[in-house]
Amino acid sequence: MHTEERTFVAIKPDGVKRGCVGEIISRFEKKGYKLIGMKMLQVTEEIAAKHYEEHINKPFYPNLVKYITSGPIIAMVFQGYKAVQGIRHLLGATDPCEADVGSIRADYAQLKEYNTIHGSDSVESAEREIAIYFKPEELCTNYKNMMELVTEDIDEGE
Ligand code: D4T
Repeated sequence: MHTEERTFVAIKPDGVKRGCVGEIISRFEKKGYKLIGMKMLQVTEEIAAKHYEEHINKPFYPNLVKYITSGPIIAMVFQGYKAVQGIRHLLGATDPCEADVGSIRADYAQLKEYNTIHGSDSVESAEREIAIYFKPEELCTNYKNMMELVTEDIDEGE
């Protein structure tokens, strides 16, 4: 049987300031991913250090923190089949110049340093990142959507 994954997505401060929130969320909803958690928050340097701990010693880290703390973000959790890979594909490559035409970063961003949106790169990263931004009780896990109704009887490989 197919099982759903959860993934963490954040619209970064430039996306919020430019009024792109609704348009970006609609792309994930159109694909059928379930929005199971959402909040607007100001990322602190402490939260940024947890989120981007793998980059702390990279030369671009100071600028990354300045950017992600420069205004509120929209933090979200989406759930769906192959949601981690599927949402990374909708986001496009880290560098918007290399992102597939029609992807969010290709459409909304110009530079990798200011690439408008974040999405987890693995199921393990997703669970780690979700725990940074959400308490378990802040996620709504008990509703069905259309995709679940149409796929619940399909076995993988059929
Ligand atoms: P995020 O984590 O923001 O979704 O981006 P990616 O998963 O696509 O890319 P990443 O972890 O390699 O980089 C995190 C973050 O750092 C910025 N960045 C990255 C940068 O400013 N300069 C760089 O050279 C790289 C590689 C962009 C995203």
